[in-house]
Amino acid sequence: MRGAFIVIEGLDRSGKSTQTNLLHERIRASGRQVELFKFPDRTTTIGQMIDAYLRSQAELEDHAIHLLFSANRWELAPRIEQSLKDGKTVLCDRYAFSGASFTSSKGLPLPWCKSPDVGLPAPDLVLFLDITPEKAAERGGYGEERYEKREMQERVREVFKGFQDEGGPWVEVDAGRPLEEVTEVMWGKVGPLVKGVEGELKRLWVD
Ligand code: 2DT
Ligand code: MG
Repeated sequence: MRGAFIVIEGLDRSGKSTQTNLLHERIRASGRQVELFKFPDRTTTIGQMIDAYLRSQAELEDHAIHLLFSANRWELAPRIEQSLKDGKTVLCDRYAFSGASFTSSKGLPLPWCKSPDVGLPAPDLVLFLDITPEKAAERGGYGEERYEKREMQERVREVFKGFQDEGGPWVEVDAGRPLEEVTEVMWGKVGPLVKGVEGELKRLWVD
């Protein structure tokens, strides 16, 4: 048995980070071991470049920033794999699906956007927290960072929804519902996995 690799994806204002933290607490409270990762991880050298870009303190060419987001995942992939090997559940707040969705929404071809992430650890479950731009606006709207604009979010949402048809472990969750209801739906999917899973870790987007 190894730990399960669970990715939480979603739109801005979907409650993704809140829900991920609640899951983290809940798994810990159940006495199981769990590690939390978040992408971009802004603490590394690469992450600091990404952070400056997102806060519009630095300009980077679209392909170049995309490759940095991917490099940020690759630099942490060995730690993810080790945690899984140690039997820990890994929760990951955003992953390569965000990478491909955001960059392709800027007009770069989706296959190119996916290519640098081919071979990364593949999740056993992706929970996609979906919210309409209307609901997001009700929650106080978007923030100040690059990409936090309605037109961009609408395009990103469409690309995200395309991943559902890939036949992977993709579960869409209506994140417009009350927080406690969303938590329960998510726990229904995550709970059965925290004991660990059988079988080798798969690789992302390899046929
Ligand atoms: P947070 O608001 O969750 O910190 O995300 N993004 C994220 C990309 O464009 N490519 C990626 O590979 C990842 C992981 C989504 C900051 C923003 O960065 C975007 C929102
Ligand atoms: Mg954000």
